[in-house]
Amino acid sequence: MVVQQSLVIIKPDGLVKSLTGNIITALSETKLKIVGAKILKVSRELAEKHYEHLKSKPFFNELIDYIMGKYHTDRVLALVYHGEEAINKIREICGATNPEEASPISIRGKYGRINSKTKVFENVIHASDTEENAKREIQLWFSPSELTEIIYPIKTEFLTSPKLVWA
Ligand code: IDP
Ligand code: MG
Repeated sequence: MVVQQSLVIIKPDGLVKSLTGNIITALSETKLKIVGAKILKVSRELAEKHYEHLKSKPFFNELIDYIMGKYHTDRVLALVYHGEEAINKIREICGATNPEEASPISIRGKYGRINSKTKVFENVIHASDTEENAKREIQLWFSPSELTEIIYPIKTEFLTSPKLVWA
């Protein structure tokens, strides 16, 4: 048994369909620990980096529109799960990428659909598929200070850039 991390994103359709509770409850079966969570608007830059492996696909532009919220709502909930065999445990509960092929008791099988106009698989959830991708994705979506555990090596940088504070 190997301790892993996984980036989970409840996609805009998951939020609009009010599935946050159902999805977190389903994932709690894994007994994994949530070590990071935030709601955010996905920038084009983040979306394109996240899905860079699909750049050559005919549905790429629609996929970017989808994750940026063009068809549902312009926010997602990002979570980092940590624990033994996190990647496969979570992918199993999510189900196959194509919601029509996913097990009917999986999250994607229950709640996903194929958008008949864009052809994008609106499958309500993202979950990392390998340790390498989990690391890349978590480091793309979260800074170390947003996580409750030090899951990857960190370093201190002294920056002087402006930041927002409470007035
Ligand atoms: P995954 O989300 O199961 O890891 P990926 O191949 O990484 O699958 O694809 C990322 C996302 O792109 C999918 O979750 C789905 O929303 C969309 N997608 C992937 N393959 C297709 C396809 O063949 N047609 C339409 N949408 C797709
Ligand atoms: Mg993937």
